[in-house]
Amino acid sequence: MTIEFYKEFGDLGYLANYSKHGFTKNGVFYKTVEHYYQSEKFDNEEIKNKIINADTPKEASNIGRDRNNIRKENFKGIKLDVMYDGVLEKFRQNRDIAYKLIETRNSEICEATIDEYYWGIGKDKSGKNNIGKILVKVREKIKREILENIIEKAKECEKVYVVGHMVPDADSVFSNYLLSNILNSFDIHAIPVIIDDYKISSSDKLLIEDNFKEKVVILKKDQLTNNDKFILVDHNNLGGLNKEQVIGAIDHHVISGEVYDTIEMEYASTGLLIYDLFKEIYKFNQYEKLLVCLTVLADTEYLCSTRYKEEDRLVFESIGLDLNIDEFKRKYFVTNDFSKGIEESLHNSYKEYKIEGSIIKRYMIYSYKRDFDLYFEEYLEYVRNMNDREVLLIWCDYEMMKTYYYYDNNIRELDYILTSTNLIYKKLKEEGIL
Ligand SMILES: [Mn+2]
Repeated sequence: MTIEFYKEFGDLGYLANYSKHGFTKNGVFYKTVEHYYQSEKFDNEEIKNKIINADTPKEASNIGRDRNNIRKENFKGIKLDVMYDGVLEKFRQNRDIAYKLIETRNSEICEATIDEYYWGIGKDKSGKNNIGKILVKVREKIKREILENIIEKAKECEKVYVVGHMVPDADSVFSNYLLSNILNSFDIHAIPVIIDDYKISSSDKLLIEDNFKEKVVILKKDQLTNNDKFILVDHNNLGGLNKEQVIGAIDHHVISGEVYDTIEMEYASTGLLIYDLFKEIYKFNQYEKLLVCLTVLADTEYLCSTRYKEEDRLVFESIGLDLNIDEFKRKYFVTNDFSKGIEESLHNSYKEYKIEGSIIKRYMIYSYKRDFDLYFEEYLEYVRNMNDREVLLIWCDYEMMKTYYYYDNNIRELDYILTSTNLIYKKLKEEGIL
């Protein structure tokens, strides 16, 4: 995928050098990357200060481009490095946009200017696009730095617990284990755990029992102290833990802003994201590779969900396991057991999300058409009677390949399977419901 941005406005405006994201470098505050870049052209303090104090990036640019001002002799030779340093500091010192940049995953980034062939792609798209290339480089660097932060902090701990979300599914349980193994290989004492009031998701229960050979450590919540440190996987909401206890998070949902050092990208599963992040520096064995693949299967309803995107397929196939997906699906894909009653069904699928300051309490039901016809109205009524504006019910019918979602008295229907709360959140926003 390619992201094209133009100027400092709109959703992608944060990528532009004119965007108002200031930073400090060598004791000087620069209002924008443009201020920094233009001022670095000169040794003359007076001109430098004029640029730094310019009110707008445009003004800074005008002074910097004025050929009457004499530039550093070697500037041409270092200008790419200067630009890189400025863009890197901008994202380093503005964490909200660093998260946004990481969210672009592996997309190419282009500055779609029509008259700039060195920094942008130019009118006929033949330009060098150096700004786009720098942004991609900065994205990789920032991602690495966040991971290094988490690893450094973990190294300082006597031990660190790796924990998934409150209704642990295959992705949570397997990712806990995978990340712990990786951390252990860096001489960190990491222990994958489940907290005792968590209840394993019934939909993945058999898949976990059959394929996961490890003993799960159960941690008693009332015995935890503030000295116990955690890394979250498959969720980045604190969920009752103190901020000081959580040193980082790796998640495939959406940034909640609660944990400072978070790597978050829309991936098919957390397991796949962990694989992609560490595959260059950690050698996954066959069993670990199988677990990665199973997180993908479980979180995409055996590759049926639109959450499984082309980018995911490429990573998934690069793992190189020859799995009989249909057989896994036949064995482990279960729709809701409606005989257990509404309360249990809903509880089993419960997950809480914090997205852009909103809380989403999500329930998820999988069914075939027969059960949809029998139970949908009843469940809808039940959820409606909770009288809770934050409740989101997602219902997938795997026979008709339809998704229904209910939020704040609105019901919508999709002609495909969509299970990602993040993507449904985006739809609710587009529809003006949120
Ligand atoms: Mn997951």
